[in-house]
Amino acid sequence: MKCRVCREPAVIDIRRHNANFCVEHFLRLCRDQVAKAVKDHDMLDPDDRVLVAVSGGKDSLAVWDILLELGYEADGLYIGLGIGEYSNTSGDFARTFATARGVRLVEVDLVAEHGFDIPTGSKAAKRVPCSACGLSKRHLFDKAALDGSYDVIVTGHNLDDEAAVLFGNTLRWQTDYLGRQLPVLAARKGFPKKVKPLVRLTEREMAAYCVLRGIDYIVDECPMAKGNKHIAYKEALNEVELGSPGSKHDFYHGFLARAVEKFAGDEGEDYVLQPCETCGAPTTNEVCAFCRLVERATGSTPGEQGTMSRTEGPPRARQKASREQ
Ligand code: Q46
Ligand code: ZN
Ligand code: ZN
Repeated sequence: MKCRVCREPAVIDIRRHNANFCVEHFLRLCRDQVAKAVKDHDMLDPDDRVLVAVSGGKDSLAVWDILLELGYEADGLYIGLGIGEYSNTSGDFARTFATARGVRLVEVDLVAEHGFDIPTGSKAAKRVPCSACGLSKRHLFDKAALDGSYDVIVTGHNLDDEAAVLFGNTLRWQTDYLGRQLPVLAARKGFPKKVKPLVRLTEREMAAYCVLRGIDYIVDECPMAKGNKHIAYKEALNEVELGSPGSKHDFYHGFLARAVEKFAGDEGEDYVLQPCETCGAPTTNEVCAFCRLVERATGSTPGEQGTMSRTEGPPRARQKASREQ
């Protein structure tokens, strides 16, 4: 097995490129694929202040590393979700990476700052863990980016993630989600710009990237992920990819090139956002979904944990389906 570029011994085969690569040329390929995604989709300007949402897993640490290698000014953001040993370990990997490179890691701790963790909070709020977790992360990413005056939030979603989400949205023809499934979400009032520079790279490539760059990351899946439909979608797409390399890339990038704009009117841009009366974040309701979650998870309004417990009452009437990004 020889490297396609230099003919030296290769360390990885990438079937969708029908090629093998040595360490040096594989790492270069990863950087080139990120640079191409950034350029094609107008993700970042060279002087942007970038905040990378870091979970301690391979994808987010790899994208942070690649952006630093490409010369971006990129800080990390780690959110402690309070998911037992998983959170403790993943936080340590994020901190170790930041310390080794002398870069800044912003940390937000859900328990210390908002009075609940994902396992107990989601139960109290009667939401599945990934739903409570996803909405908390989105809210806290937005807040951290705006508080820190960052230009853009980067997430580590890779090609497998995006193809699996696309598969799920297509299976149910969720045309509003399809209209919004872009690798770049532009900034809007109260929402920072969000980008996904790993959309041309797979999970397997990101694991290999971390190993070859000596980046330690949490290998275990989040214990709350069980039953998450995306795992089954990924497995289904992996089966297809096995027999037909490049299918995932064609599915997702073909969608971006030829289909997403057909759903552009379906993403519901006609809703009106107003400031959350508790925290000021933009929302379609009086109180944003995160503040409602905090209230249900802790029995108190945000900022009051442990002091003025509110009497439990029926949830506030929702004016419209929640539309926070
Ligand atoms: S951390 Fe949170 Fe994920 Fe765990 S609870 Fe679900 S969403 S699986 S990326
Ligand atoms: Zn080579
Ligand atoms: Zn709020």
